[in-house]
Amino acid sequence: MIQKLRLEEKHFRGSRFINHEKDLKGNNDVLVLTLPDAIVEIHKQYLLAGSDMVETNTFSSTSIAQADYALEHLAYELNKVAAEVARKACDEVTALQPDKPRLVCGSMGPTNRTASISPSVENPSYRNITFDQLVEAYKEQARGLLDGGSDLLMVETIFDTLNAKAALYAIDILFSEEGFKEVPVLVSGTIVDQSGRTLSGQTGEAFVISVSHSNPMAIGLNCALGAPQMRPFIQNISKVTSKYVICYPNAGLPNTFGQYDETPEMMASHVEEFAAGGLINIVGGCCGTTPEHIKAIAEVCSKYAPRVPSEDQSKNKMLLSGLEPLTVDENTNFVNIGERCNVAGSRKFARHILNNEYEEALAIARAQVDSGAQIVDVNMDEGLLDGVAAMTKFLNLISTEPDVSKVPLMIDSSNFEVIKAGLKCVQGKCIVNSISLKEGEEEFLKKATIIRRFGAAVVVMAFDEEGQATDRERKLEICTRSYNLLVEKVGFNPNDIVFDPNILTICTGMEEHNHYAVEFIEATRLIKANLPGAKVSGGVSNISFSFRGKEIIRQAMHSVFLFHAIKAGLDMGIVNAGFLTIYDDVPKDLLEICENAVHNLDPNSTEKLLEYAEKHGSVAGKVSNAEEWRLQDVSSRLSYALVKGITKYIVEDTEEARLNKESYPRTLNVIEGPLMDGMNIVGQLFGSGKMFLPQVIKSARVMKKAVAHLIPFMEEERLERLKASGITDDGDENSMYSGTVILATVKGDVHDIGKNIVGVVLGCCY
Ligand code: THG
Repeated sequence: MIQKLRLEEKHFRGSRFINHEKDLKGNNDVLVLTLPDAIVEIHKQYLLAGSDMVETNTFSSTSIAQADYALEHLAYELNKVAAEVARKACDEVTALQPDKPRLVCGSMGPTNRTASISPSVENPSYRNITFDQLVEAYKEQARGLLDGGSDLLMVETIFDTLNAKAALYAIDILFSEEGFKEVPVLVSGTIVDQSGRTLSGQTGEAFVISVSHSNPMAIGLNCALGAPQMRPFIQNISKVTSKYVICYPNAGLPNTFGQYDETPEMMASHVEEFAAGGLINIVGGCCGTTPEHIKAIAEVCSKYAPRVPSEDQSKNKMLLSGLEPLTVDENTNFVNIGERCNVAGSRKFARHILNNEYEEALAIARAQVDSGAQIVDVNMDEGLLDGVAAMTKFLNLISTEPDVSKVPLMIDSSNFEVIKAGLKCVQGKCIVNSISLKEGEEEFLKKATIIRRFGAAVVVMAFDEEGQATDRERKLEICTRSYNLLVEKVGFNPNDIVFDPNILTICTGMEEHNHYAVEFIEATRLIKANLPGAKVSGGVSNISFSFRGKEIIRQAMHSVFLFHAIKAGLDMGIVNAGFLTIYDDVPKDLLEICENAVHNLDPNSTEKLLEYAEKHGSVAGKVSNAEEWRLQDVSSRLSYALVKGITKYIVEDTEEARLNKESYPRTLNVIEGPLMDGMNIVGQLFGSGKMFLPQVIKSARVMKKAVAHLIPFMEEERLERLKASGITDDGDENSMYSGTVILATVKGDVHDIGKNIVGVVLGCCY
């Protein structure tokens, strides 16, 4: 509408900026100062066309965006006056029709900088804007908008969720600390292409999870696409949010001249489908939508009832996000948190960080996710390091690596300044590790309030003013006290609280340490029974610190400990992803010693474990009979390779099976027979908690390799059959074979082990 006025430089400057150092043409926001009546008029045209609310002309009125025009010092004034201008238009139109109040919606755009993406190709951890700078700029903008009389605030056209989180953080501070009267907040992202992701790479669901802590009145999408292209994404957001859904698309996609030429009728008919489908609560128009478009939209949409919001997922689930969502609830299998990006937990990682080899350090994060870590723990607590700088640099680097940043992060530090630095780098919803009552309630509440404002979940250690809890009663007592404080005083969602009742080292030679594992397991059971919604986690590798270097022993201990802790309710654990042994694979004699050690049933466990280590060597994987399985028949070998995740012989074994036409007349029979038998064992082990996701992923890789070897032969057989039968097209039987495999896998036992394996199997078949 402003473009239609065909304004010149002199109109933008008005009398006030006649000598301004920079050209102002194109700075539409300055018009509220230099041509306010024109803006009032535009607002009124939309309101008279049927709008309930209009946005202030402040999309770029932050000091950050206005710096392009050297008007950053006017940010507050621009926002205040723009809100007053919109207020005037709204009040005039409301006076004409008092039963339909018109509302001023304070627009807060994304700025022209992005906190999650590096503008420099050479330096991916570089940023040209920080979270703190964004918070300051957004505070100033929101103050102006509220002082000018906005009825709502809208954080809009979000292409980087971290920018939006800074805006929401700023708004929260104004409401909770600066005495501003609370107004509803609307949050609207923008999805730029058919990938369904924001520019900074988040899926719609991950985006919703990342902003939901601000308790917005509505969440939705605007700009970038026209209504038809937006439909699947709006549908997705509508499905996952319990908030109202807002949607204001462009008037179609721009033509080659950058103009929007979807007519009001066309756009209204597209939007009508959203309303008819019950997908939206608030609708409007972004680029290219004139008052005529709004009129047509208002008319068609008035026929339909607004959407009924979906059920609130966060009531009974922990919702986390990286670029992708992660949900944790009672039905989720154990969640692996990768422990290796920890300067105190991995010599290799520490060396890379201390030598400033961040790319190599990043490779450690990638390797963990590849081997099944669903969350990555990052810890930079080391005397020689500037923790704030190291955390910032590493997390900034992670954000540029989708293979890692697809998962949520766990920010691990005993220094709260380092935790805050980490929170300022992450667009997803992460977990803070950790806080405790160690320094009293006041400190605890202060930190928890900040964490909540950032929208993160939190690990709480069973530690208080008296020290670290070692027995189950004290663990429960401290966790209960922490739970009540977090829920009642800070307003934490119980599902966002993760208790860590301290996994302490057993078999240290001190008798009083030997009950630590049992106490943890029993405390887990008590926490799960008494503190509804709360999750339980722990640092699993701690348990075996006294067997450092003796990997067989450590892995066996972890496997036995996890088996029982998970049964008691352990939801997640910090582990060396990819190095977990299958419970059933622990040699029987070692298993018995570990069972006794974990349950504190034998005072001589420590000696027995040491003896075992001595006798069997300390390196993982028994060398002597490691290749014994090669002597078995081919179907046993295939099963073995699948369960253990060994790819080394899979092609030759698969080929051997394929050539055995007596047992497997058709190539497909190899998949349906021995390969699926192996996958079924994987399914059963996974379902009963004896195998973990990282191992299942290894199995899936083996399966994929085997299937890939067979596909060309299946295709060949298909063509032969076609030739023999004289049929020219069988509707691509092979894709049906894949379907059959998937169906077979989804049936029976494997079905019960949840969506993870189904996803894995889907991945391996295609
Ligand atoms: N609770 C919570 N957070 C935690 C812990 C916890 N964070 C840190 C730690 N404990 C969990 N992480 C690790 C990481 C590595 C190891 C143990 C725990 C480990 N590392 C080998 C070692 O020290 O022997 C390193 C060997 C190597 O250099 O490769 O065992 O309990 N909330």
